[in-house]
Amino acid sequence: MEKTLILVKPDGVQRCLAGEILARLEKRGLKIVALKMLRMDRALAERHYAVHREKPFFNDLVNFITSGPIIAAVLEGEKAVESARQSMGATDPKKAAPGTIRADLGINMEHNLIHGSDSPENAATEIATFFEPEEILGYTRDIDRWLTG
Ligand code: IDP
Ligand code: MG
Repeated sequence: MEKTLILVKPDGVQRCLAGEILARLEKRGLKIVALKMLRMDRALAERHYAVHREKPFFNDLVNFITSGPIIAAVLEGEKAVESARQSMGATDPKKAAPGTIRADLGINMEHNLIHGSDSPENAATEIATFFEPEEILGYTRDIDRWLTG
């Protein structure tokens, strides 16, 4: 089973779309195994987006992601990274495939509602940035037996 990190960005929380966004991912079989609401500070934002440090949009990106509360989640499932990226759609909502979160609900490149890890390796690093190991809760065997009868 693979894990990925999802962030519902400040526009998603502000527009009351957090439940819808998480629901779309859950319905694809991705299980929430960790969840928290927080407001990122600049240090955390700069660390999370370190690969974009030299990009012209870096400052705007950090300003936006720190502008209000976000929801961070760890999702678990088969090919979780790729599944979540598929459901998110392309970075630019105008170019994202219809039916994806960003195409259906996103406004523009900056206000595109959701972050998702882009590789299992980056997912591991990003998960560790937002969650302590003990905050990631698996499902017990008993619960799995109960769910599957
Ligand atoms: P991703 O979120 O689809 O993985 P990245 O290339 O990792 O896209 O970029 C991180 C975030 O930076 C994007 O989600 C988007 O909000 C923002 N971003 C990316 N490219 C641009 C741009 O050209 N102009 C403004 N913002 C951008
Ligand atoms: Mg990215």
